[in-house]
Amino acid sequence: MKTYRLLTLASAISLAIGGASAFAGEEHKGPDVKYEGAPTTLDAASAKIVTSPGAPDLTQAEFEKSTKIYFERCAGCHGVLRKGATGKPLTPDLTKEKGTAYLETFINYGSPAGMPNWGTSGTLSGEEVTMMAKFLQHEPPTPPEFGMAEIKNTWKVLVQPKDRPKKQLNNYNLKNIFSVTLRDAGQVALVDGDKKEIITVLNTGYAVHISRMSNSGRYLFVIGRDAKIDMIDLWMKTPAIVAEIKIGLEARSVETSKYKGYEDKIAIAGAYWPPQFVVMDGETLEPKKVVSTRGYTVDTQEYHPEPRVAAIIASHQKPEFIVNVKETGKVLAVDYTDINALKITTIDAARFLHDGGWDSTHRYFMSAANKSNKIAVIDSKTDKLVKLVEVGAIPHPGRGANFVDPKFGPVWATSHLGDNSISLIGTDPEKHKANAWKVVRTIDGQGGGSLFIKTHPKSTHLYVDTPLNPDANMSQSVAVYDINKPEAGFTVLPIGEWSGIKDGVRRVVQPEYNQAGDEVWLSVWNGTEQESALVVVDDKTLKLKKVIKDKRLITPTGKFNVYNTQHDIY
Ligand code: DHE
Repeated sequence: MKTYRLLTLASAISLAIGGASAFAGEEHKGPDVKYEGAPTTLDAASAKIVTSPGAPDLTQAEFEKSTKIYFERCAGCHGVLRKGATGKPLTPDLTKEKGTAYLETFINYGSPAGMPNWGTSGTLSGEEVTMMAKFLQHEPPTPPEFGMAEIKNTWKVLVQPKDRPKKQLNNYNLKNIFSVTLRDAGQVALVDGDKKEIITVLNTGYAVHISRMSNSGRYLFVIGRDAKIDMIDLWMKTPAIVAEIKIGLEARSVETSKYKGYEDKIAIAGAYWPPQFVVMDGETLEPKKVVSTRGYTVDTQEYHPEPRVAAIIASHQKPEFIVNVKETGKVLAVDYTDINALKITTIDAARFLHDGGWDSTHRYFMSAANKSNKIAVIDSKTDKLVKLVEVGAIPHPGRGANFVDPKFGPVWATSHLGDNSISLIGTDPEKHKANAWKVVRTIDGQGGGSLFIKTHPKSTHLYVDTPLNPDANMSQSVAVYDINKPEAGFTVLPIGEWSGIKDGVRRVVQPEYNQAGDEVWLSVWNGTEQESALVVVDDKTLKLKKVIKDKRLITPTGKFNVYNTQHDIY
């Protein structure tokens, strides 16, 4: 079998763990991969600055500039409070001992462990490198908290539930609408999946991240990196935003209740800063409860001041939300039956939890602990950890892919950022007990730098993207496997080329099926000023079906088919 080049990009690693700027680390790789990232929305000017005795002098202006650079470039890996995540801890007790010259060298040249070469790449000037080396020897500036009063101040119900349509007022096939993230525009495009035309483009949060559907399929929730949630009513003549709120200063995840009897009733969103989640009314987004995730790490049991909330998923087994807490490595099962007496079961998993999805039965949550190279299997019926399964380097499944392996039975699969492997984990403890919660098969992918993997119950294919692979042939294409012959290798679809776009890095990202499961949509993600596109593949023939181009499609990344997202089909 051919050996494929492995991904060693620092940037990819920084992205996996939650960089402030997803592509910040790539800026030192040369103009061909230079991307405008998504800097944090944390405001350096409002951070509380404390100068530390014994640390090298900095002026107030230098302090403010360093804080800004730190939030934008470094916080994603080292944490806002510098307690460390993928990057090493950088608290003054450690940095003062190392001294300015040592820190300068690191910032300048980077390290093989993944630290980008901020100086020699030209991203930071010589003076900035020295300034940062001094800054790191002071106490970390703390961004402000964002409690109920601040959250409530941002809450707006634009259309009250009583004034909303009583039935669907448009003729769109709602089940086949795609909500497309227009990342750098801070918008989502709602695309008619049948006609393959944009219905409307809505302004949402900054560097908008994901979309999730209410259980009924009526309300669409979108969250920006600035922690702003927009709730869109698909029943309106032209779907529009009916409520909005900011649940913190920086965030990535939103979800709504799906358990029987609670459909569409409750919403939840998780913040990176402050580290907290907020439970809201599912119809109006009225904030009901803020819960901090600060606490002790699962392994060494040391206090962590900044455990960010990563993926959240609504349980189908109980009236619960399942919440990944990244830095402490704990999964919280939050019972929402009584919001004034929240019952939270804390399930020990592993650091650093990021994304994940259900197995095909919607009972087991497969959660990627990416820096530990493990998938934590959580039983949502018993609220217990079933197993920590060792996989490849930095698993990054999105929500993963469920299918039936011809030899091993039902499996859930993840691809990886850090190597070219695809791990298939057995998920059927009833009929395939011997294979359950084990990697039953590892198949070779095109390369590392994968972010998302996808299949559909009606398809016989498995799609694996590689948008962060340094090789353009890989980052601009998608690998497709026949799930009935997983070891037969893959077919490469040159999606970037098919888009007809000539310029730009044309990163091909996040395969997403239509409702019928016979088309796969991929984003061709270019720079803000460049043309981007959505490419639709006929899943039976693996031939190009349609290229959707529109000047409003600025930096399309995630795409969320209403029906598949609503029913957790992947
Ligand atoms: Fe994501 C999901 C965090 C960068 C596209 N991303 C998620 C989730 C988290 C997360 C916690 C799971 C949400 C859930 O299921 O509730 N993402 C982060 C980061 O911290 C990180 C690494 C850096 C950052 O600055 O935000 C990051 N993500 C990116 C990107 O650069 C991507 C590729 C393009 C973009 O739009 O910003 C990107 N992330 C996505 C997508 C999903 C996602 C498309 C949803 C996948 C799905 O199928 O559910």
